[in-house]
Amino acid sequence: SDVTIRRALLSVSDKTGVVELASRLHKGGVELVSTGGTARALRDAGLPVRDVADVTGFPEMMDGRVKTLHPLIHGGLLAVRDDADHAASMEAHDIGAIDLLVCNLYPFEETVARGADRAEVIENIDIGGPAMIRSASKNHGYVTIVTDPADYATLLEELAGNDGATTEAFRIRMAGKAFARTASYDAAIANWFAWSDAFSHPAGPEALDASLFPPVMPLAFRRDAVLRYGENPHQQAAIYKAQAGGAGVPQAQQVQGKELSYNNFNDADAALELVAEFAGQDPAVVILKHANPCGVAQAATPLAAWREALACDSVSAFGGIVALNTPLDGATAAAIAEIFTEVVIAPGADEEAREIFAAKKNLRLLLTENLPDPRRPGLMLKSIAGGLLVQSRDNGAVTADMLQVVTKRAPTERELADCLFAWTIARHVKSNAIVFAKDGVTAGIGAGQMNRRDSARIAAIRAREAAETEGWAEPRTIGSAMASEAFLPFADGLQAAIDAGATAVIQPGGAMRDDEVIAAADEAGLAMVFTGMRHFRH
Ligand code: 93A
Repeated sequence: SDVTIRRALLSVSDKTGVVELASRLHKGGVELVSTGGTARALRDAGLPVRDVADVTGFPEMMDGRVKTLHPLIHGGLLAVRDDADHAASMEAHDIGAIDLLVCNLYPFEETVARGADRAEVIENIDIGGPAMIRSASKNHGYVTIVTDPADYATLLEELAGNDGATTEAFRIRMAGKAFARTASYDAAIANWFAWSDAFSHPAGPEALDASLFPPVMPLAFRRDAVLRYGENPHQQAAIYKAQAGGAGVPQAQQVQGKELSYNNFNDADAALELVAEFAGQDPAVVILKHANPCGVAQAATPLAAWREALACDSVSAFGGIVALNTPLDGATAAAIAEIFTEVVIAPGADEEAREIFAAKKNLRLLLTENLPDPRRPGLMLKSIAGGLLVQSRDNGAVTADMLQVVTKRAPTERELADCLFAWTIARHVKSNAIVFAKDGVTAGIGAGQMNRRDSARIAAIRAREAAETEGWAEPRTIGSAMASEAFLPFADGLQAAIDAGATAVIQPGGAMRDDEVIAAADEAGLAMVFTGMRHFRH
């Protein structure tokens, strides 16, 4: 049933809109009670306000750690108004009912995000606020709770439409939101403890690996939007955003185009993660479909990189996701706009590029402030029936000095560069992954097959078809480097490289039959290097 608001307790760290809200409440005849800083803000605006300390008869103490933790406050929030026993207790102890609680919490997440020291982070763990929020929310039969300044206007509308009262439906909705807030707040705290514990461990990185995983998995993500549907139209979906920082697709600014779908988020993420490998290097373009790249190129200009990436597999590029490591210019935008593209994501776009895309109403343009750091730590989560598989991100990196030449012939400088380029891409291709590359351009990509030889064959077929489409004299696999994201178990995988005309191979090595594979490479005059690290991706 409806509950008239007679007395409100306001205690907010984020003071946005609180004066405006309080003055409207005051005009509606609501008595205002408040904690130190909030009371000051209201008083400065000329509003009459009673201090919590006056209500409790206790001063706010211990640096504010104890201010609202008092039976006169929690009694006023928790009492069941029409329970005779509760009413008697209110009477006996002079507990005044609190009908409305407006509360938001010490900025814990923001304090962590700006890199504050441990003592300051700890001081920003709010105790009294969540306690009050939980009291008010539990007692939503009688008490209204508002935790988000964005809801002040909704509250005022609710009061205006109900003669200064709130409906039960409104109180239930706000209580649910409030519990979601305290839950995510505690999750952020638990996450911080898990991480700070890991990093402060005296035994260093090895210990860190073990303590990465908290006994209970807290998720510090906030729902950003409910999506139209999931991977398929009969599935429901939503996007959650990391609460503290992050530089990914959820943080990117959508400049134009249709709403991002579930698959768009997934693919744009894969494209961005791949192009981020080339941060600070020559312009690179990734074209991606169904979470696998279908063309990647690095060139002197973004336009040239786009053309090369497209030529690799122009059939698959239709309806693709495009990611760039440099801001988008007009010429590149015009070329991209020539084919149907779902999403373009880049660290910026100039006026001309924006104008060109503006004519393509459906094309989603996302601008990122920063590219995500491919080597950042973090956790990867995958749900399985009845559980959750959790692992640290695949942030391992192979550098040129880690490579071991295993063939008689060492790769030339050019072959080595092609090997590393192909290797960088292969880790972003679903296993089994085979990538042929030459001169900073993918020549053919084979993804997601159940055996490596088939992935290699598919990559070679793509390369041959590209040659036909583009009118090249021969496929670009001739004289290319081939990367395999995990070891080649048999010589047949290597034979596929030879058949396609590759002259260099990069792979982790470590197979039972490495000797056979190396012998086959030597016989064909190929150069092969082992990375010692594999990059399964499923
Ligand atoms: O330090 S607390 O955990 N102890 C409390 O008793 C308490 N009561 C309210 N933090 C407490 N609060 C928080 O103070 C509220 O959640 C709010 O964020 C903040 C408002 O303080 P002020 O009005 O002094 O700015």
